[in-house]
Amino acid sequence: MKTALITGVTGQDGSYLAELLLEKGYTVHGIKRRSSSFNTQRIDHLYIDQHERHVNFKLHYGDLTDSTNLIRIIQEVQPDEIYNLGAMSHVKVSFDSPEYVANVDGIGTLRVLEAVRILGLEKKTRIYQASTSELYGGLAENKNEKGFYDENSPFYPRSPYGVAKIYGFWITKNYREAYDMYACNGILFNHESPRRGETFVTRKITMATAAIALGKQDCLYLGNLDSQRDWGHAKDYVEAMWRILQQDVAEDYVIATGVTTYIRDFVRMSFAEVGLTLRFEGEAENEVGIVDSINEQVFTAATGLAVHEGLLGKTIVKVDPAYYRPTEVDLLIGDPTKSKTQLGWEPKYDLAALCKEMVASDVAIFKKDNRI
Ligand code: NDP
Ligand code: GDR
Repeated sequence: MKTALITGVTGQDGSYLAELLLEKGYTVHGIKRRSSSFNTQRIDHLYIDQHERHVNFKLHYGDLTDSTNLIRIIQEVQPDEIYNLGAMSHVKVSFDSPEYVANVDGIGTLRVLEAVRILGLEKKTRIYQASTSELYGGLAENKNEKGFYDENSPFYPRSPYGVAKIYGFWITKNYREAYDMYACNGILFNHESPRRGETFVTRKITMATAAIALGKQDCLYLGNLDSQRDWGHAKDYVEAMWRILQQDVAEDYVIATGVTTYIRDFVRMSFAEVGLTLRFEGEAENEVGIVDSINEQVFTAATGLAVHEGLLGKTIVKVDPAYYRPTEVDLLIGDPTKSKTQLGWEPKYDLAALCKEMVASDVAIFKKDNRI
């Protein structure tokens, strides 16, 4: 049976990928960062104390900024497949710590590739690099004739995160060409889930939907409501990662749904899950979302509560320019034709199903934890 090593195993994608590979019979090793508080909530259900019985899921302390650590772990694990998912993955935060992002997301990728080469594992170990639709930067003129970004569309990153990831993309491709390594980029468009980090926009919205419906929060403050994203479900996307490493020839693939949605419309979808219809008024930083009508039956079914007083007509969404980015990616939409035809990849979730799952999960979390 195969052995896989996942960097970023404690993240959204790392947790779903670890589940998928364990289901397939892999032995899975993951690299987690030392942290002063627990950072393994997403994978705790997979962990078995190795003193109790043989385990096929093992964690190693490490960091993508530490070459010697990576070399030692890879030497110990001798992986058939490495999934390099570790990254400082927040685009807005990358403007605050650009050098760190370059080190982790850019040079970190080089460190993984070099470790494999130094250890002479080029012919054994296949490498997946978590590349991103942020490479395209959303420039309208760079779309293909069908109006999508595909594997041949030019890159124009718009953030320190995107610039660091473009290094990761090219160094992966270069090592494939220079050393004949099986190293591939998955150019993944946005993908979300109930395990999505709480400061990414979809999760921020579904958490606020739950909190506002349960009377624990007054208002949701967001940045740019006019950007558009091609959102899929992380579970579908980790399946694509695995498929990318199972091909005869190493290539790069776009993974996307081919459908794009305004942030504002995702806000509408999310609140509709708890029976609230929103009306948006005003423009730019003065735009607000007001509760226009309430479906009491849906509200009660979703929350287990009666509608609280004052909700109808209340302003529950406001724009706060603090969330604007110095340079924004306005629109992303990917062309998954190559991954569908060559990988046989087909997403099981659409955005409606994804949104439903996320809101239901956040309502359950808020009710259970009684958290604010
Ligand atoms: P998350 O932010 O949820 O997870 C990132 C992971 O990287 C976490 O495990 C984190 O550890 C780890 N990490 C951060 N810094 C370091 C470091 N210095 N050394 C080692 N590990 C580190 O991201 P996702 O799961 O959403 O994304 C996975 C990958 O895919 C990332 O590389 C991301 O940039 C990329 N990507 C994501 C897309 C998306 O829409 N989700 C789309 C396209 C690409 P900790 O838990 O300790 O913070
Ligand atoms: P993104 O995801 O930048 O596309 O990167 P994010 O959810 O952070 O933003 C999507 C869009 O929503 C707008 N937005 C807000 N975003 C956040 N986080 N918070 C807000 O309050 C808010 N209001 C509006 C943003 O301006 C943006 O246009 C994600 C990450 O997972 C990357 O790691 C990955 O590479 C890309 O997706 C593909």
